Amino acid sequence: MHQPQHPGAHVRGRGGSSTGHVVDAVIVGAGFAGLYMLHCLRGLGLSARVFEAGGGIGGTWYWNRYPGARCDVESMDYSYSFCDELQQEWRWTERYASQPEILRYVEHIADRFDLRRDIQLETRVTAARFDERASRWQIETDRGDQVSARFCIMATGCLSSAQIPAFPGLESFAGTTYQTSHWPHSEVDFTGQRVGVIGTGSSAIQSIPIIARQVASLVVFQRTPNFSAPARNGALDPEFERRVKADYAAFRQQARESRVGFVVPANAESALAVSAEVRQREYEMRWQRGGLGFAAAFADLLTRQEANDTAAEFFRAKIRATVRDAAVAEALLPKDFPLGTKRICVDTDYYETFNRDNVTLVDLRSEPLEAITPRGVQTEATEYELDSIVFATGFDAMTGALLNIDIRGRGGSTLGDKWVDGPRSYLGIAIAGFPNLFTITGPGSPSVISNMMVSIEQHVDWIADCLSHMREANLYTIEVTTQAEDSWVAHVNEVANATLYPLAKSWYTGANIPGKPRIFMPYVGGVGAYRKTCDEIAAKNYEGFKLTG
Ligand code: N01
Repeated sequence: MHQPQHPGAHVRGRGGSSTGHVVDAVIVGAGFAGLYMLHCLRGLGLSARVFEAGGGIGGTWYWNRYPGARCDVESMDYSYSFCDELQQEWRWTERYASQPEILRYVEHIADRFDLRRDIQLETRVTAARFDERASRWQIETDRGDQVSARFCIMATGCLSSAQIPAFPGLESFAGTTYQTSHWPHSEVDFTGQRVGVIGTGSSAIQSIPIIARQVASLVVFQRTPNFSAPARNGALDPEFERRVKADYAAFRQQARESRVGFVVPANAESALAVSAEVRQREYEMRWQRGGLGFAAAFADLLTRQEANDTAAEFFRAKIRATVRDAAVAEALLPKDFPLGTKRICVDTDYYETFNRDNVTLVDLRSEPLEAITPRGVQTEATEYELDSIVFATGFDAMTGALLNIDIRGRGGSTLGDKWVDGPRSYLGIAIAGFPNLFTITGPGSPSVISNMMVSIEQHVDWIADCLSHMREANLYTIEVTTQAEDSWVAHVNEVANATLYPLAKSWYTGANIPGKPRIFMPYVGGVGAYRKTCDEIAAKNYEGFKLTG
């Protein structure tokens, strides 16, 4: 590997003629993935430049500042494990950390590890082109930067390309519009207002109870009801914190070997092998415990429809028992997809909110949304007059942020062309035809199915080990073979098709974006098993990759 060069140095790339800023690696994105990648590259003595579109670091946690934004993975799990001093010293205040607290953590990391000096904010990478002659990536930004890098590492996040559907009349609305994923940095005061929220995914489900307490009236526009479990958030139990910190290494190890990147009590039995009473007890125990982990109540909830139906029915009974108006309760019942095949939402008082006098649920299935008007939202049935509209309408997930960049690999071929029928990748880390380019938590890896922190650290460590190996073996490029990529894609599909996941029209499959190819994108084979596969591939001299000197 070449000696690290100063990020600002003007030198020639290997065998090429490109001049400009030269670094060993460009990292795109300064969220948890980009920050840890930078830290690891520094550890290897490599120079790196991080470009971040936001005005601050933190990725998801920088952008998603909507009321009630907090993580659905518990704080003791949703944190970096790479530094024991850090994990011992940092004190989370709640069972689930709020967005402001996570952002404080991110800022602390940047200062503690002196990361800021290599991060350029408010800079969007617009193009990354592989120069075959020089075997280097040429990266361009919307601020006019031109950087030559040996490695291009995409830390662009899975849910970073926000979408507002093209509602007719969108621009005509006379009131104020908000987007959960681009929330203003100053306080939004809805006091006395008539507010509408469009969407009922995780973001909406977290924000609706809080917005409802502020407003004169709230109208929730729901197209598809979701399954949501109570968070049962509260102050972090000091005894739990003490126990975890007493052996944090073991706690982390269990998470790494688990199915989803954090440990929940898993039941090896079939839901259909036990009595209705036993099932009820198991479900009730998990409901009372709160949070994610419901899908682990029985071994076959995600593989057998009849088993899943028992859990789904448990949720529906809870909704009926909570929501006083029977018609509203009925409209809130999720029936379109098996429980857990879209990420289960985690809420505080979501269903209870529909018992408030100032909250109205509009079921867009029975009265489709026709247009946004100057005064509000027009459905087939009526016009809802509003002062503000909150769009909680989701993301062009997993591929959106990558495809927004003009990425060109060998022969100038674009990633957009390559992925025209859906993403193809080896391990969700590397793409055939795109040498020395890595995607952290890319499509084809557990990513969004897991605790993102565990998956991010695993990918970053794997990439750092790979670069270290390349240096030791005096290798210059790494590129996955098409054959290895094909067989991984087939494996990802095979594993998904053995589950109920593909039955949901979810953002996991691209179904939320009109025209997006339908392909199940994350890898559902389990975080522990996936890690083992990645490690074995590395141990077999990077099987499936072609490495050249
Ligand atoms: O987005 P979503 P999100 N007309 O795509 C609706 C993570 N996350 O931001 O289901 C009307 O889930 C859409 O309806 P439908 C988490 O992984 C985590 O809420 O397509 N409605 C849906 O109701 C999560 O899964 C946390 O029929 C339209 C909503 O908008 C992921 O982010 C918190 C519409 C979009 O829901 C995404 O969550 C927040 C249209 N044309 C997010 N188009 C935590 O850690 C879309 N919708 C807790």
